[in-house]
Amino acid sequence: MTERTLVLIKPDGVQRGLVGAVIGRFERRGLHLVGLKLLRVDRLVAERHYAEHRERPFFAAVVDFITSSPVVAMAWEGPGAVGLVRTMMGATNPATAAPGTIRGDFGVDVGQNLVHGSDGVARAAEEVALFFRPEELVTWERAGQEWVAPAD
Ligand code: D4T
Repeated sequence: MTERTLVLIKPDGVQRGLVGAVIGRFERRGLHLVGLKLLRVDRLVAERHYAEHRERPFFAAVVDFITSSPVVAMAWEGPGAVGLVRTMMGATNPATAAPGTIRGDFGVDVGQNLVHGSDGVARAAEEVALFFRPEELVTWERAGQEWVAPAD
């Protein structure tokens, strides 16, 4: 089933010049890009994005971090895209993330774990709506997609 998910390249990934490397992994995997922008995350948006962590001791730190410098926000589609992206990102803490994953290849610290991916289909819809206006999402056919997966 085709799913849509939100991916953020966090401030550390942008500052370290890893935007192309991260996008390239999703492209090569065969996912379909339908939204892309560089932005500075507004504090209110950050607090909504991390609302589930409001009571956790790291809440202020993650809000400070995500608002500290620009991020790249993307919407990707594909069969099982939500879980597939999270598998490609690796464990939350890069110190224990498997090699071959984004966090396992590029990071060492949980506070600077490079990427975010939605953790469920319903949550993904909320997160895409938080970061993109409907007209910013583009419907298009990628050439050769039939060689990646059959259409739904
Ligand atoms: P995100 O939401 O960034 O994709 O990460 P995860 O889904 O993999 O992990 P999460 O929601 O549990 O954590 C959100 C964010 O908080 C940072 N964090 C997390 C932290 O700084 N210290 C911690 O102990 C934990 C658990 C990292 C990601």
